[in-house]
Amino acid sequence: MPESVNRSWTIANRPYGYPKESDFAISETEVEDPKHGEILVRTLYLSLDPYMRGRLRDRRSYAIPVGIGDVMVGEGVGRVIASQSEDVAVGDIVACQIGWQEYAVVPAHTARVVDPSMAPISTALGVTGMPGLTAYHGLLAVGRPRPGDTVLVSAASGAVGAVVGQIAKMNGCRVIGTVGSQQKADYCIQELGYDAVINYKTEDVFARLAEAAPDGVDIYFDNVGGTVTDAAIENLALRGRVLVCGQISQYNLEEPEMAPRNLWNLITKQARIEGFLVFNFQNDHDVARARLASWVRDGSLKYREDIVDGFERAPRAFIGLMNGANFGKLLVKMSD
Ligand code: NAP
Ligand code: FER
Repeated sequence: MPESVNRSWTIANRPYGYPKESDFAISETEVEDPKHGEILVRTLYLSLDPYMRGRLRDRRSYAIPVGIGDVMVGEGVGRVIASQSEDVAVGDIVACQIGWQEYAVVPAHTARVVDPSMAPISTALGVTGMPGLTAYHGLLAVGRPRPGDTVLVSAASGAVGAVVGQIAKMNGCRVIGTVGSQQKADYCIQELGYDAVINYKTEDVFARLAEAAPDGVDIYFDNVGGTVTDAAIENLALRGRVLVCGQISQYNLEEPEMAPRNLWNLITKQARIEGFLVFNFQNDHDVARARLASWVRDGSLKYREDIVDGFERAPRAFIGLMNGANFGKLLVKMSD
C-alpha cells in the first residue's frame, strides 16, 4: 500500500531576483486515490528546469503562473501505484506533470508511458525528454545545419546545449561552445568532441570568438542571452542565423537588459534571428525521441546527469541551476 502522507514543495513567496530557499515551503497532505481516468504516481525523479523561474513570475505566458501556496510545477518520472485507467497499468513507469512532490494523481491521458528498454528512465526528463527534443528540433528544424557550418552553442555542457553540440557534430559542423567553468570546457572538448570552447567567465568572448570562428558563425543556438549573444551577433557569417532557445542570463534580473544594440550586423550579414518553443514540434516528438534514444543506446550521443539525492534539496538545487552550479541535466532523485 502507498504511504498516506505526501510531501510537496509549495511557493511561499514570489522570488525577487534570484530565488531563495525561503521562497519555498514544504507541505504535507494525504495521498489521494485516483478517480475514473486518473492514475496515482510515485515520483522517482523530478526534473528541475530553467523555465520554472518564469512560472514563478506573476505574468501570463503560454502557461499561467504558479500561485502562492500552490505546489511548484515540474515534470517527473514515476511509478504508477494505482490506476483507474485502461491505458496505464500499475507498475508502469510514466513521465508526466507531477509537480515538486512525492506522489501525484494525474489524468492518465497526460502521462507518457516510458519504455525502460529504450533508455534509462531518468533520460525521459533529459536527453530523450523535453531538453533533448528542444535541441533536436531547434537545431535541425529551425537551424537546418549544413556540413561545414560553424555552430556556436551557449550553456554548451547543459541538458540542451550538450545535445545541440553533438547533433551538430553528427551533421558535419564545426562546433564552438561557451561554458562557465574549466571543468565544463574540458568535458565539451574531451567527451563531446567540440572543436573549441570559450569560458565566458574568464575569457574575452568577443576576441576569442573572432579567433575560433574566423569565417563567422553560421548558427548560434542561444541558451543564455547577454554578452555571449552580443558577441555571437558581432561574429555572424553571411546569412547566419540566431536561434533563440533560452535567455537564462536574464531570468533572475528584475530589470532585464535591453540588449542587443548591434543588430546592424543582421543587415550586413543578411542574417536572421528566430525564437522557438519545443511545444511547436509535438507532432514530431515520437520520431525525435526514438532517434535520440537510439543514439544513446549506440553511444553516439553522450549525456551527463547531475543527480541530487533527496527531495528536501530541490529548492537549493534549483537555485544552483540559475548560476551554473549544475553540471549536466539537473534531476532530483527521490529517496526510496
Ligand atoms: P542547463 O544548460 O542544463 O543549465 C543551465 C545552465 O545555464 C547553467 O548550468 C549555466 O551553465 C548556464 N547559466 C546559468 N546562468 C547563466 C548566466 N547568467 N549567463 C550565462 N549562462 C548561465 O539548462 P537547460 O535545461 O539545458 O536549458 C538551457 C536553456 O534552454 C535555458 O535558457 C532554457 O530556458 C532553454 N530552454 C528552452 C526551451 C524552449 O522550448 N525554447 C526548452 C528547454 C530549455 P554555465 O556554467 O556553462 O554558465
Ligand atoms: C524555457 C524558457 C521559456 C521553456 C519555455 C519557455 C520549455 C517559454 C516561456 C513563455 O512562453 O513565456 O526553457 O522551456
